[in-house]
Amino acid sequence: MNSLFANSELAGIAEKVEKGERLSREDGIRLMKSNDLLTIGYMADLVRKRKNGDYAYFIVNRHVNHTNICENLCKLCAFGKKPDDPDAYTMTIEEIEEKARECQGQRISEFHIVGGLNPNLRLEYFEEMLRRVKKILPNTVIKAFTAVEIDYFARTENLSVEDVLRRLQKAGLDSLPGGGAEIFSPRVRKHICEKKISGERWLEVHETAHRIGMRTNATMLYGHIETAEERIDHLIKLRELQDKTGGFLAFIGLAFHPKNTGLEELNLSRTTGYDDIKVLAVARLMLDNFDHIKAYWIMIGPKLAQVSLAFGVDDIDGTVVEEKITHSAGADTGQSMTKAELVNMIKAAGRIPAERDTLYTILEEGF
Ligand code: V47
Repeated sequence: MNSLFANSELAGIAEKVEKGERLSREDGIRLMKSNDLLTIGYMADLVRKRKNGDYAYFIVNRHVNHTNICENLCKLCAFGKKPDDPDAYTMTIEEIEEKARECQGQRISEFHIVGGLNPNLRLEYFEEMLRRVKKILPNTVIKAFTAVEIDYFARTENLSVEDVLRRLQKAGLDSLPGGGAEIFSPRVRKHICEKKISGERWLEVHETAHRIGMRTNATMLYGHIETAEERIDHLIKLRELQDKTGGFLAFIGLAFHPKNTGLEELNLSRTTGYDDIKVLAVARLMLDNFDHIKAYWIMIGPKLAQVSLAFGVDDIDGTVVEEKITHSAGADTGQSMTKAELVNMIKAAGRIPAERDTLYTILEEGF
């Protein structure tokens, strides 16, 4: 590796990265505990460039959160509400259709739908929702329902995960988003999302989706009570499933926002820029079998998302339009970005802006 790093505590890791060797759990922990952000970034950028050249991706998408009523009410989440809460809501299919219709004038690639675990909604509601959105936006990918929701549908309908996914697929579901993974460690889950499905179950749902031909995303929620070891174990579990199925498209780091959550009493501060960048760069290095690492600008802000393009990231997500989950928890970012703003950010980072679809096919480049 570059002689600049000969005396770095990370020299051994740098040598492996240069040779394209897989990093071990111990390497990952060393990286996650290191503050040598420039060396980590240099290595992550090398891997990023090998995989994606000079392209940096974005997508024209729209998020919709159809209900905030949730049976789990995880401590980490400020979005979920009890049914009798004055702020509880459930959208009608017609209201969701209206959101889809608003996108008809644009070339929108992805419609992203996620919500709470609402006991009043049956599988037929979701099938109808998918059919109607698909009718309005026939050329748009529908990426909807986290593994947590899919498991909930299976349990409430007494069906297998595969049967639920096949029914939803038939109605128009193309892909699953990466939410709900949080941190797989049972110790952490017990504190931050006690009622949520286990990490194993989350992985099982994604494995099933991959088996029936759906591509999905993976996330990690960091910046609460997790340790460096727990972060790396989470990434390794994702890497193992990717070795098996190859079905993950991208990894997204999700920065924890504590405001209005059940974890507020811990007086956690918001994640720091240093940690946000480190998580993305270390993910780039550990997830050697993932093609894409995405910075979600909603959570870390557009400026840091742009800087992360020099630290292993090749995708800054999209236009979004409306975002409720992070904004309920105190996010101070906007909720939407224009295509021109995304292109500008990428160009100013010296990379080629590439508008992509869900499968990372380039629809337009350069600009
Ligand atoms: O599932 C919940 C997390 C996720 C908080 O797949 C919180 O392309 C921070 O998964 N602070 C939703 N995070 C977001 C998500 C996502 C976003 C963008 C793209 C994709 C994709 C997926 O946000 C939830 C949960 O893991 N979350 N509460 C909070 N207080």
